[in-house]
Amino acid sequence: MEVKTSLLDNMIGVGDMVLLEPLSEDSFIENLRNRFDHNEIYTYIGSVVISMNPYRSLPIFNPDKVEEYRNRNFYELSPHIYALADEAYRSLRDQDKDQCILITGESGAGKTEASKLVMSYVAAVCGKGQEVNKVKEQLLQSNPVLEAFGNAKTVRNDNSSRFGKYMDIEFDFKGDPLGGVISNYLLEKSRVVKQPRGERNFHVFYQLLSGASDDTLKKLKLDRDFSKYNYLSLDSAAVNGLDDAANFRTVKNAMQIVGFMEDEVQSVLELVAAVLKLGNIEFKPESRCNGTDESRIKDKNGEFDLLGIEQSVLERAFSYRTVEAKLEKVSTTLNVAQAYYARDALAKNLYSRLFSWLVTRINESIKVTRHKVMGVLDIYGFEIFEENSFEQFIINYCNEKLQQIFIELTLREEQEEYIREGIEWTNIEYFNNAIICDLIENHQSGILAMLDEECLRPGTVTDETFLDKLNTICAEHQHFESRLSKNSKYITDHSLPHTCFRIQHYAGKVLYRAEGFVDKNNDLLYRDLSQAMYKANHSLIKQLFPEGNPAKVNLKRPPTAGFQFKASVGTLMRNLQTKNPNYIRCIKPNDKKASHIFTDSLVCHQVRYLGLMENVRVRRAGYAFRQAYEPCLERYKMLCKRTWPHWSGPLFFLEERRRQCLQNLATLIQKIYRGWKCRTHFLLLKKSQIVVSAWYRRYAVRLFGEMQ
Ligand code: AOV
Ligand code: MG
Repeated sequence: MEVKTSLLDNMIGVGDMVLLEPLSEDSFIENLRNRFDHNEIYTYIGSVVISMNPYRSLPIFNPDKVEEYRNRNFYELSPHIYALADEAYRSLRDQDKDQCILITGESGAGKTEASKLVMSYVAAVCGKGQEVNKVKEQLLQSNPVLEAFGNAKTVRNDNSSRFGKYMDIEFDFKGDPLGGVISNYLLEKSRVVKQPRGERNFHVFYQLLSGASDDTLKKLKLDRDFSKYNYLSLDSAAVNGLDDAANFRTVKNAMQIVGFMEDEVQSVLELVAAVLKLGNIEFKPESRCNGTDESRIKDKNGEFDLLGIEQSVLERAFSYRTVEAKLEKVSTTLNVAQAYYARDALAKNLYSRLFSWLVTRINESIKVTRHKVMGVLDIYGFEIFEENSFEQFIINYCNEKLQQIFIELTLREEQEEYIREGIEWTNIEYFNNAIICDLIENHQSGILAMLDEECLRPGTVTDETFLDKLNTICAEHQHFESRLSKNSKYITDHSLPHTCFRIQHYAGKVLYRAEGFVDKNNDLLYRDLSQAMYKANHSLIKQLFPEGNPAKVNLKRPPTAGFQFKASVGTLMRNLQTKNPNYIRCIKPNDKKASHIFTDSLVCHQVRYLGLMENVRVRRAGYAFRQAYEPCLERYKMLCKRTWPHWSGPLFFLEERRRQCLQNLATLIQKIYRGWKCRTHFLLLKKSQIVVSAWYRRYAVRLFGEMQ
C-alpha cells in the first residue's frame, strides 16, 4: 500500500529528524542548515519542535497560516510552531489534559517570540464572542506591559527578558478562555542602577522619555534628554529597530485594555519617574564634631516632590541607619558611600516592587477559578557575559532546572518505561545535569545553601568569606567526588582570577565574580528607608513598602533572594510535572543578531548541550506514541464489528468481551501496519499499552486520526 503524506511531499530536507538517514551530528546540523537557508525555521524531533531564530520577519505567521494549521493533525503539514500549539490546545479541550509549553534556549534564541506566537495562535483558534474576546485581548496585552518593565537591551538580545515568566491560561469545558494567572521570577533589578557597557536599562525608562507628551513630562518633572539621568547609560540609548516612542503608546494602550485605571497608570509613571530622579540625588560629606563624616544631600532642588515624601524625612533616611534590637534602637550615621548604597538599594527595591505589583494587578484583571489549564513558560535564557554575577547565577540555575525536566521526561523516564513495559531496549546514554543542579541547590552543601549560611552568620561576612567557604567545601566535595566519578562541575584551577569561581554548566563554563553575592542575596533595605517610603503621601508607594508601617515592625529577617528563588522554582517544577509537556527548543543561528547567517559551530554547541541527538536516538529507537488499552479501545472500537462489542450480559462476560475486542483491535492495527513493509517492529502489545514507533505513526495518522 502506498501512503502519501504531505510531510514527505515537497519537503526541504527532512522535517522530522526521526526520519533522517543516516543520522549523525553532521547530518543533523546539515539538515537544520538546509532548512534554515530555505526559510524553514521549524523542524521536529517527534513531537518536539526545534525553532531556529530567523532574525527577520517571515510570512508564515498570519491568519491564513492559522487557518491552515487549525484542527489538523500534527504531522499533516510542514513543521510549524502552530502545529504544536494546535495539538496542545486540542488535547486540552478534547481530552481534558492540562498542558504546559516549555520553551528553552539560550539568550536571544527566540523564546519570548515563540511564547507570543503560541499565545496568539491559541487566542485565534479558541472561542468567539464579546466576553471571550475581551479575555483574549487582556491576556495578549499583558505582554507589552511586562516587556516594557521587565525587558532590556543586552549584548545578547535587544529585547532580553530580565525576569522569568510563567503564565497559566485557563479555559472552560468548551475550550473558551476564561482568564489566566502570571507568575514572575526574580527580576534582574541591579540593572535599574547600573548597566554593563553596551546595554540599556529597562525599556520603560526610554519609552517614557521618548513617548510621553510634553505635558506629561512636565507634570512628572522630567526632561526628555536621556543624558540628564545617571541611571540611563549613554552609550547605547538608541537601539536599532526599536521605536521607544511608538512602544510607549502601545504600552499605555495595553495597560488600558488589561484594565488599569487612569490614575493607576499615572501612579505607575510617577514611580518610574521617581526612580530616575533618585538616581540623580547626590551626596556630599559633612564633618561632625566627633571627627566622622556624615552624608548630606548635595543639591536640594525638589527631586522628591513626586514621591510625596517630606524632604526632611528622606534626608534623614539617607543620613542615618537605625538598628533595632528587641529592647533598644541604635542610630548610626551613614557616610557618603553608604548613602549612595542606600539610594541605589531604594531605587532597585522601588522598581522591583513596582514590577511585582504590576503582575499582581494584571492578575487581578485576568484571574478566574481554574478549570483546564495551559501553561506557557518563558524564562530568561542561559547566558554568559564578560562579567557574570549573582543574577547570571540565578538565571543559569533556572535553565539547569528546565533542562533537568526535559531530561527526566524525554530521556530518563521514557527509557525506564520501555523497560517497565518489558520492551527490548538498548540504553541510550546522555548527560544528566542533575549533578549541577545538586551543586547549586543541595540543601546542605549546595552553593545557595552556603551563601545563605554565610549571610545569616553573625560576625563580618563578605564576598571573600563566602568564596573561601565555597572553595573549601566544594574542593572537599570535589575530592570526594573525583574518587567516585571524576565529574565535578565546580572547577578550581590556577587560571581562576581572584574572587571568582567557575561552574561547568550544561551549556558551558561560566566564570562568576563573587563580588556582590552576599549583598544581593541578603537583599536588605534599611528599615529607615522603608519607613520613609511608608510615610509618602502616595498610595502606591505606601502599598509597596508595607514593612515600613511602624505598627508592624517585624524583627524577623526576611528570606534571602536565593532562598526565595529556589523555593519558587521548586514550586514551578512540581507544577509543570503535573501537566502534559510540549517542548519548543530554540536555537540561535549566529551571535550577530543577523538574518541569513548560520554558524555551524554555534549551532552544533547548542544541539549538543540541549541533548537533541540523544533525543532523536530515543525517539527513533523508541515507541513515541502509546496508549493504554482502554482508551484506545474506546477511541477506535467503531472500526469494525469485531472491535465494537455489545455490552450486555453478566459482568464476567462483559470483561471477557472487552478483552476479546482489545485483542481484535490490536490484530487489526498490526495488520494494517504490516501492509507497509516495516523496517523494525513498530507496534507491540505490551503489559498495559499499545505502542507505536514514531517512524510509522505518521502513516497511521491518516487512517486512525491521532493515536493520543
Ligand atoms: P529570548 O527570549 O530567547 O532571549 P527573543 O524571543 O527575545 O529571545 O528573540 C530575540 C530576537 O530575535 C527578537 O527580538 C526578534 O528580533 C528575533 N526573533 C526571534 N524569534 C523570531 C521569529 N520567529 N521571527 C522573527 N524574528 C524573531 V532572553 O529573553 O535574552 O533569553 O533573556
Ligand atoms: Mg525572552
